[in-house]
Amino acid sequence: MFQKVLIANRGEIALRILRACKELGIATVAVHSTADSNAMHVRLADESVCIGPPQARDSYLNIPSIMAACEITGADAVHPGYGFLSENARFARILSEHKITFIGPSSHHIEIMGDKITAKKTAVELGIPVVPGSAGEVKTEAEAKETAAEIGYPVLIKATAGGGGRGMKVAFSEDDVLIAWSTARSEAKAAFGNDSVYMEKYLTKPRHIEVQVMGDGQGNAVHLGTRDCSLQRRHQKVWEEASAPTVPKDQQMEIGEICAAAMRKLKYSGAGTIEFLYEDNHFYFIEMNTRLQVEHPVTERITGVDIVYEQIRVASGEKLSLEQKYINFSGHAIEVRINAEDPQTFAPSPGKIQFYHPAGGVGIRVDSAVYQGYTIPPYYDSLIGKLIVYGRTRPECLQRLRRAVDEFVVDGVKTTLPLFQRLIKEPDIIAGDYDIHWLEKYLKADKA
Ligand code: MV4
Repeated sequence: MFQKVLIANRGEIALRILRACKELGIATVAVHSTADSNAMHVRLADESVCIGPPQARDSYLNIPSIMAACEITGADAVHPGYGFLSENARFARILSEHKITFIGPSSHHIEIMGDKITAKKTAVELGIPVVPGSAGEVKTEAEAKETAAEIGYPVLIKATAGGGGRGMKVAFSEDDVLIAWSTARSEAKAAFGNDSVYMEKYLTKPRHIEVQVMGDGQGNAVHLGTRDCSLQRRHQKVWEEASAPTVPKDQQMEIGEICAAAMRKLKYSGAGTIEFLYEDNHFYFIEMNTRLQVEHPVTERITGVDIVYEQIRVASGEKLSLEQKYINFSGHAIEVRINAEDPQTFAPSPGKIQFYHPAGGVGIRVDSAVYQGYTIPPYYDSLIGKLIVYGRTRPECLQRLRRAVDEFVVDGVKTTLPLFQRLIKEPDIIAGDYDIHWLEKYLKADKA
């Protein structure tokens, strides 16, 4: 096992990782920017190192600074959390060249999944169902027209180096396919320095359902069920559930087993999330994320698995302590993201938290790194905390969520809590009947 883990992140996820390290008896190193000197992760870690000025590119994304912090403290492993350097294959490679363990998959697996065409090809080879689309890159105007005609309109053009929704263009007919294709290419070039694009059938009303997987790099892998993350705005998830409501249990286990089998074949190591669109009762692979995700606690709650603890164990060379047949799925969990944002416009609302009272009681977990008197800096994402609620059934979970949202107080900054107060009353939400467009339509109708 590791002696000392450096946590290359901040906020609630840095705390989440610190806690797992404590339970494993591992010493911790926090790194922080000058804007985060008073942050909770710095206070709770055994040691801390300032790695640069506030801007993330100069601190949390600054590989030489983080390598120096490893050297100074003698850390033998780095946990990257989510965001920042968590899916940076070069960072994973540099660490391994310095005999420091990256707590995550191999740089090879990060690279494969980072290139969306290679990811999709890999998925096909592994027997995972994918969205119908081009075999690879769509390189010419002629190819764009032919491929779209084969797939059938509407089609979606995506950046090979993209992901997370950036640089996508829809074409509804042959009249717009060339414009969509060339716009997608130039936007991809500008955003990623790579103009490669591919094409897919555009699914018009899917749900976003993902499968959590874990492997040990030795051919053992399990799935931890599904999460529905359809409630999102501008590709920012606001509400996540495990298991995905309305998907039959046997179909959930079937797609889960397909994913687990795929990860066994890949000899995947660590935590991963396989993203699907779900429409008309079918799962279609779109991407794989090779990191711990924000919404992992809902999966932890319904399975009893400590995903971060398991990540650290397998990174240190131990076998997965989990076996599929002993993983039970029970009850329902919902996470809502409490952001320091205007609940109507979603404009960031950094500032000082004057009063803070998190919800508690039966079925409640709050993952947060704020405290009363803490000033939320303007430089990073606006997540104040995650409210994770459990119930034996989805209705029980919703009832507790309603109660917990009422109880939660954050004064001094605007938060998304009032949005959740409204959402919990919506018949579609109560019924679990929503797709990836539901929230944006709801917010738009609100303005009109
Ligand atoms: C799609 C799609 C419809 N059809 N692919 C957006 C983020 C990226 N991960 C993939 N995305 C989408 N891919 C096909 N073939 C619709 C989206 C999409 C979306 C997906 C998941 C969650 C929210 C979304 C919001 C808009 C579009």
